Amino acid sequence: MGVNPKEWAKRIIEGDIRAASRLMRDIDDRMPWVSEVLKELYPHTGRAYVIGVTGSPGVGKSTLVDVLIEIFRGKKLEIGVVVIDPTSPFTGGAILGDRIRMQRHSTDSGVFIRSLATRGSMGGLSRSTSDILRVMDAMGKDIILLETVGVGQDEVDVVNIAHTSMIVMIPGLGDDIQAIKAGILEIGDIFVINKCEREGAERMEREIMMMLELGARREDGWTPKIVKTEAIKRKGVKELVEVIEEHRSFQEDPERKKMFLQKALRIELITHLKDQITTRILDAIGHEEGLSRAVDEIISGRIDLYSKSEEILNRLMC
Ligand SMILES: Nc1nc2c(ncn2[C@@H]2O[C@H](COP(=O)(O)OP(=O)(O)OP(=O)(O)O)[C@@H](O)[C@H]2O)c(=O)[nH]1
Ligand SMILES: [Mg+2]
Repeated sequence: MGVNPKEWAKRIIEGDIRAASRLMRDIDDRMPWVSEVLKELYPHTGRAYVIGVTGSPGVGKSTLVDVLIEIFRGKKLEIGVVVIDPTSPFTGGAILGDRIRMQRHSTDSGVFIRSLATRGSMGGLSRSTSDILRVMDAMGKDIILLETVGVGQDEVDVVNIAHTSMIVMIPGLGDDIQAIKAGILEIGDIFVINKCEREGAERMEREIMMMLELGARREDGWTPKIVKTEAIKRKGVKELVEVIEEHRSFQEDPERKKMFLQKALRIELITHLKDQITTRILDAIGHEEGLSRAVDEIISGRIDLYSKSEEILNRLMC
């Protein structure tokens, strides 16, 4: 595409929504021109505060995000929202399905909402996500809310991008407690019990509290907080914002800030390298066709998997 990366970056920094949308779409498609613009944007980033909102499907993440947008807009903050959607395609400007909950904000120029599909078999979700967050950062968004479903590996990576990570749960879903056992204790800065009007909210709160007490002390010294909300009635969300702000002040300590950045950049750099290497390998062997040929060779017994993988890598290194 015949764009001047400097010009394009300038438009984005000035808040041009169309320029940003176009770049974001091409980030998802891994178009080559994208990295040139990202390089230009990089010096203009590092200011936005990213809040991760993670939880099982239907727990009320989008409803919470919608109310959070309202409260943050009341504080005159510019907001970005990234919804990582396991099903729908990258929607550009459109807000589909459950994002309808945030639709009332779509006419507000201070709110920029994008949904990012987890399509693509070679992973890379985390990379697209951090690139897209960076574009919103360069646009001048003060707060970026990042909604992701579940607590799979991709989401754990996403949690490393967020300055504050909220895990949203609801009473009555036994598997959420299992998920806590499976390791989200370490990654949640704030545990939100949404739909708290339901039976079992207090018990759930006690259970989480107990697990937090039993668990190892967090490396960074933060004591995770539990907040009960009823997002649909806006209940508890103001208190949630206060806790988010408390965690933010905690994170703003220069030493902690440095630690966070080191960890986040380390993960991002490795992800980026892996992604580039994968792309190069796939280019070198001829993508799907080449992959099928290599697999056929292994199946036919002409070569074993290990030698084939070495052979491909060696070819790449030459
Ligand atoms: N009873 C009750 N329902 C709620 C509450 N918060 C959200 N809901 C409802 O729960 C349903 C799911 O809400 P969403 O906000 O779409 O949940 P989500 O976690 O974003 O869902 P996915 O994005 O599909 O994973 C909707 O029907 C909401 O109206 C609440 O506090 N109480
Ligand atoms: Mg949602």
